[in-house]
Amino acid sequence: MQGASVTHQKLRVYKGASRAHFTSLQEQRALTVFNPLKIYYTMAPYTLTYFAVKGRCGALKMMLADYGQQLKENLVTFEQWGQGDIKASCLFGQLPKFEDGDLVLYQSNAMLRHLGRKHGAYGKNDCEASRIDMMNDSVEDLRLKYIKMIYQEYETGKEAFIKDLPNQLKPFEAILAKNKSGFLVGDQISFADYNLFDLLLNFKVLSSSCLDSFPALKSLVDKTAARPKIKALLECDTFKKMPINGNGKQ
Ligand code: GTS
Repeated sequence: MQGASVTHQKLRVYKGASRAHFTSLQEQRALTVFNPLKIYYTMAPYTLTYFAVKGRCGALKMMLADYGQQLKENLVTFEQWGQGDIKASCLFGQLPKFEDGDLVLYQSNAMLRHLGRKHGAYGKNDCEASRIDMMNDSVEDLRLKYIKMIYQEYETGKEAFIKDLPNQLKPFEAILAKNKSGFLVGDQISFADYNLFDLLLNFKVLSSSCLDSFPALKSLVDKTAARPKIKALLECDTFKKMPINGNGKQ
């Protein structure tokens, strides 16, 4: 396993026997001002263990970059994976694995939800949160179709996938076009937008003109890619060189 590690500051607040973790600057400021409890600072990075592919972790990396959070990455080679020990140690026998202090998560969408909840990308109320869940589930449905094509039927199914892509994109276009903010839900970016953005980047690699008749989708891609910290991530060599998929197809 290789590792490139940078840490971010984590704030811990202890109140009697109960303990809570706060990491966003907003939360830190609020607590510093309003909370007279004893405060301890420790270094505890977010850690991602995954293969050296963008795969299911592009959106997560973009969210963390956008929120100015650091990520320690443990890259697992396919050879190491083949030995079986790492697989056996994973809750559901698969990567990615994400660690936030003591919290260990598997399932990429659970990770997005966790980060959305922590960093203000999960809507302003319960109804928005539920609608964001619905959007993200639909992004996942489309991602699964993409993954199936890439891993199981690239040679025979790629052209058909591209041909059908407008039908798949149409509902997302309508949703974005209807919402004045240009995001899927409400007036601010949510984890579902980052997830859709990441998938659309893959589609543009598959078929560079696929968004030509989808102005709202194109606008989401352009404005998300232009967010300064996301732009920096997209332009960084390590990220750029990382293959999209584990079998080299894209
Ligand atoms: N639902 C899981 C998630 O969203 O995290 C799927 C995870 C998954 O399919 N992991 C693949 C894996 O571990 C790698 S990748 O498809 O995400 O690149 N494959 C190895 C194995 O032995 O299953």
